[in-house]
Amino acid sequence: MKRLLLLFIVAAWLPAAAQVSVSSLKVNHMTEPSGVVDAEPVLSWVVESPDRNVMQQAYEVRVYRDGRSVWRSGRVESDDCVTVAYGGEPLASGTRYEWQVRVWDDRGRVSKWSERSSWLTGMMTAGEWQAKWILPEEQTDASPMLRKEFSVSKPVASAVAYITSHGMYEASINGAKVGDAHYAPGWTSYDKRLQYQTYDVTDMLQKGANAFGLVLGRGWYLSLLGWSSGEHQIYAYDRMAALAQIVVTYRDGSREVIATDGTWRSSTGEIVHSTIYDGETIDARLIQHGWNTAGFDDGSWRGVTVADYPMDNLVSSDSEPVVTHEYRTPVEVITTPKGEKVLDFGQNMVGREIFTYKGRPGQEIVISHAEVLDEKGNFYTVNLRSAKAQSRYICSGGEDRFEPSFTFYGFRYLKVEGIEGDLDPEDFKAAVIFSDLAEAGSFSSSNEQVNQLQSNIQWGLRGNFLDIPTDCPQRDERLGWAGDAQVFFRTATFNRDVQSFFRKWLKDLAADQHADGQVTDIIPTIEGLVGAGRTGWADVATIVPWQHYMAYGDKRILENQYPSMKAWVDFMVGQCTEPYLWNTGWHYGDWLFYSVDNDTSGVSAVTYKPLIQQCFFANSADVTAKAAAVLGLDKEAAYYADVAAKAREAFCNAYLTPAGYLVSATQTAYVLALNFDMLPEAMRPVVAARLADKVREYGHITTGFLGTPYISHVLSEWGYTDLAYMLLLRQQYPGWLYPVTMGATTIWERWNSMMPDRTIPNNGMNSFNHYSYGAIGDWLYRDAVGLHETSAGFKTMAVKPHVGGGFTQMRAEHVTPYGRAAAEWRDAEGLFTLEVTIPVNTTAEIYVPSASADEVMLDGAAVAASKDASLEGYADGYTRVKVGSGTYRFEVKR
Ligand code: RAM
Repeated sequence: MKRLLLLFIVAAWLPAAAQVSVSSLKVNHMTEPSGVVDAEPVLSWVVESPDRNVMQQAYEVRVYRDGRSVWRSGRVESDDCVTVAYGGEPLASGTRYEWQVRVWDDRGRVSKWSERSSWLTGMMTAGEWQAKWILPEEQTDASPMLRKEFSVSKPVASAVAYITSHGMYEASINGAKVGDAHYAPGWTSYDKRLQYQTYDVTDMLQKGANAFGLVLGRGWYLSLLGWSSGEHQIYAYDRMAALAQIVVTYRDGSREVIATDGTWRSSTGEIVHSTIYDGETIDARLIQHGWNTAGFDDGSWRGVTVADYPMDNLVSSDSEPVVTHEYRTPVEVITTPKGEKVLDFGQNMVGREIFTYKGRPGQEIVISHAEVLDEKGNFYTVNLRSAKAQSRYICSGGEDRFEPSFTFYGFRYLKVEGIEGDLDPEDFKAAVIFSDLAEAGSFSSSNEQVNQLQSNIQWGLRGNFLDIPTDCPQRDERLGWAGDAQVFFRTATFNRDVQSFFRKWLKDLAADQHADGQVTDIIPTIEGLVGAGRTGWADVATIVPWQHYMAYGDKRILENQYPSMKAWVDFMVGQCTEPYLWNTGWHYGDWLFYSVDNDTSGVSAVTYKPLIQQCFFANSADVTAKAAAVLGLDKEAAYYADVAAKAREAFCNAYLTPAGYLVSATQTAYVLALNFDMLPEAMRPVVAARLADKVREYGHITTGFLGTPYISHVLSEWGYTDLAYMLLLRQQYPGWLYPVTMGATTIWERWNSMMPDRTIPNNGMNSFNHYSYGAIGDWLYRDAVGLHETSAGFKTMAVKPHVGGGFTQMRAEHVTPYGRAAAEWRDAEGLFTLEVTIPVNTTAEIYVPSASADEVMLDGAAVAASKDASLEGYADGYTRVKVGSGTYRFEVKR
């Protein structure tokens, strides 16, 4: 009996304890980051509970260093679980801090202490570098190898390595690679911000002799970049160089630093040539086996030169490294009509191949990369322009494994030359490489072609989020085009966690911004290659910080970027020739809009550039005002709000007719005017109707880069959901599904990158992996399924589906800062259902499509009767219900 009672008590207690729990601990919004140098890193976590309407009431954080407590927050009454600043004793360099958290919910329940998570600090002060920049005594085209032996005689408590380079590096200790990053130190505005990485290498050291090795490649720092490449040596120094130190802390408390200095040795090995655009040459006969292990005879190696390169531009890297995410295998071996031996991986992707082969000594195998085959089925590389994009492998005679280290390719097909006889697909794999961004969402529906479009959008993201957001990954470009990033940002946030990725890139934006406030066209910029201050491109400086804040809810992004935001708006104000009318400068405009050759009937969708400028100008002033308000800068908020109002007024005076036409009667003009609130209230529906007319008149989309992100959103917002679906589902050029019908596996740069007969217009600018038009992804989540934030960081959100397009089902999931949210609607004969899952500590407005509130059911009863949800009203075809966390399935009988 006693035992039974005990069992009963335990059983009753167990589920109760599990009802609220804490997971997903992050520091600076990353999981267990290394190199954190903030005095007050930001801690965040996710609260979970199977129950409905749960809020966090309070939290308690504990932080430890070597098991000793360095901060106890005590119980803090707060629902913040996203931006909690560390508040303990000052943080030491190169130190691992462990932490955990527990929370109380609004029912007084307390969670268990979370599992411990940790972060590793970087160098907390600048003066800690003992290392000197070193370069090999002699530098050729080949990748330098640098080595140093050191010995460890006492038990080690911890060892932390700090490494950076001019060019790229791969580091190793005792023969094993340090970390799993590729292309470190990443791409930044090197002269102003050169990142170093921090690694915990405690477990890599061994008692006795150790070896520290570094291999360098030209990378972004020293490859020629830009389409007119050859002229663009971009940074101050023209030699590959390294800077590294390992700080070893022994258990007895003593320290030792192994640093790059004049005692290092240098040589070269198998990487005989490597650049970003042209690819890599590896001669396996030149491998120096064991060069990065202790005891290797480096007698034939040379010394190094110590260089006086600057150190004041060094910053700790604070975004995710670039890593291999998966390996793919060929789906087909093809012999083309020209007789080329080609492997098809079935997916246009970015990364590099891994090739294992036993050839003759000296046998050279050349692997070329292409995104598409031409209309005859031959290997097509014209669109790579001057980029050779080739791996050249020279066999040792033994079993060789080749994989480039310092280059990457955009490809679906490999052409292999130098192998006699048939290709064995088993010899080839493809590594898919991009920044280590966690998945943050999914979208799926009853329409398979739209699902393929979503897949293409996600692959466009994978291919172009390689340390910086690039326009394309394959040709002699691969640059951080500002407009493209601006256009795609919100779509990116729905699909991957790009919070730190963009925080980093925006710092480079500010670093490269001209003194007069102009923002460069590409970031990191390349002086002399591009300009600055282009409408829609430069506005990345205001749009992305604001959207970032809305997506992630951490106002530090606004603190960081506010001076840059202001500077850009102030520049535009200063350029106005008439009060608040900005119409000067050269601009890209609505890039790649619908245009027709020999256009005698004027159907090309040309939007007057100053009209576009005025919209982006007003919007930038508007979001800068909002940012100022969030930061508590009320006077500045009022000033920029006034600038925005005056810019809107100037817009209407200059470009709007009394009948609701715009001087450019294009889809893009109407879309921008509506999306950026340029119009007086009464004019909006009139202009929306003009837009609808333009969409019907063409029967297809005509927008370029600047109109595309918003057109569907504006249509569904103004009651033209049918037209938004018409645009989405159109299978002919121009439209999103046209490439899908052509077998595309990524988003194309142009609506017609390939013609229906599979010919490829050789127009000098034609990428098959350009994410910009993938901006429709935002609409799929935000409007079609309808899941979106209504306040910063999804603290409050809404689900407002736009049903149509013949879809019977649609589902979106998104990992918000508070945890996973999901919404799925099903439109079946006689029954419409909407199921939502809302994270703990948030609330949501659910808009259930219905003829009246009476027909909406929840949990088998009228929604009005629910104790978990509150009915808020009915308008415009939706019953509005407010809910807290949990899962709710609404039913509407038809
Ligand atoms: C192209 C780029 C990019 C675009 C610029 C204006 O070269 O690929 O997509 O932003 O031009």
